Amino acid sequence: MSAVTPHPAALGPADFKSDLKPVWCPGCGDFGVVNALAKALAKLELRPENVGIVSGIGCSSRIPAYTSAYGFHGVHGRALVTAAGLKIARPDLTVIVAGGDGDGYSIGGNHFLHACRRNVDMTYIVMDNRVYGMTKGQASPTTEPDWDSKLSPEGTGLREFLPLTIALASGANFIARGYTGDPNGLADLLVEAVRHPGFSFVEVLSPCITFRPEQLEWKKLVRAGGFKPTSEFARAVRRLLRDDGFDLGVLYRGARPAFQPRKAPTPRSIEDLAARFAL
Ligand SMILES: Cc1ncc(C[n+]2csc(CCOP(=O)(O)OP(=O)(O)O)c2C)c(N)n1
Ligand code: SF4
Repeated sequence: MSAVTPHPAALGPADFKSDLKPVWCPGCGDFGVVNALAKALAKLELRPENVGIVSGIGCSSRIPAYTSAYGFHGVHGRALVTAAGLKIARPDLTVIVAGGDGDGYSIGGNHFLHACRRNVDMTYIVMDNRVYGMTKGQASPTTEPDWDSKLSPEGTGLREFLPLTIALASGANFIARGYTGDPNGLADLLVEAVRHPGFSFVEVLSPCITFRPEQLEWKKLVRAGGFKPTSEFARAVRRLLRDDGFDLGVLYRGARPAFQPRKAPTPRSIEDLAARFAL
């Protein structure tokens, strides 16, 4: 009699959490993101060993350690390229990238543009608190120009970076905005993002309770379902022209085919390999 492979039992959100207790400040928005991510992975009926979560550096970038999936806590601003390499080498894995606005839009800004353009099949979650939390409250690219703080008295005066607009212009194939105070809504967005082929970008409003306690007011400002999903690029552009940063939901679902690495035939000998590099 041939062996029967037992159908693996369905996993719940708790199975996607690790035993580590997050060191985030009590009330940090990032707790909601790890909860939503665990719910999403369970809804997707994945298993921890089939998921790779890559991050940069920052409070938000600690997230892989709080999940039971494979994790890579890498270098500041360089998570996307690591994740792209992982997905290309292991296309069977579901690859998630996570980090903060400083990590992704400042030091990692160039990589963000090219990840959108390259369209490798993975999901990028940015926990945007409009500040550098880990390094104690410097202004980030998404900080409001008039945010008055000890480190930027009277504000930086610099206009904000517009993540969704930049992602759309650069070629991201799925663009959404979520809020950590709505873990169920966020989990649903993450499920859609992971299922959508190509590069999916989910910007998450995630308050930094310590350096930006005023962000607790976001719960009164966000509008669930404020975005109506479209597959029309021009319509998405027009929608962003009247974006105040608090509409939630899927903005754009593109149809670009995901990046496929070209497969070179395996070299038959060392001479064959050398010949390919000959000028
Ligand atoms: C190459 C390099 N430059 C600077 C730093 C210092 N650094 C660590 S985290 C961080 C910013 C984190 O901000 P963000 O990505 O917004 O995450 P948050 O802590 O707010 O979640 C910086 C500048 C570093 N670790 N490496
Ligand atoms: S400093 Fe801000 S971002 Fe970092 S853990 Fe505390 S509340 Fe969260």
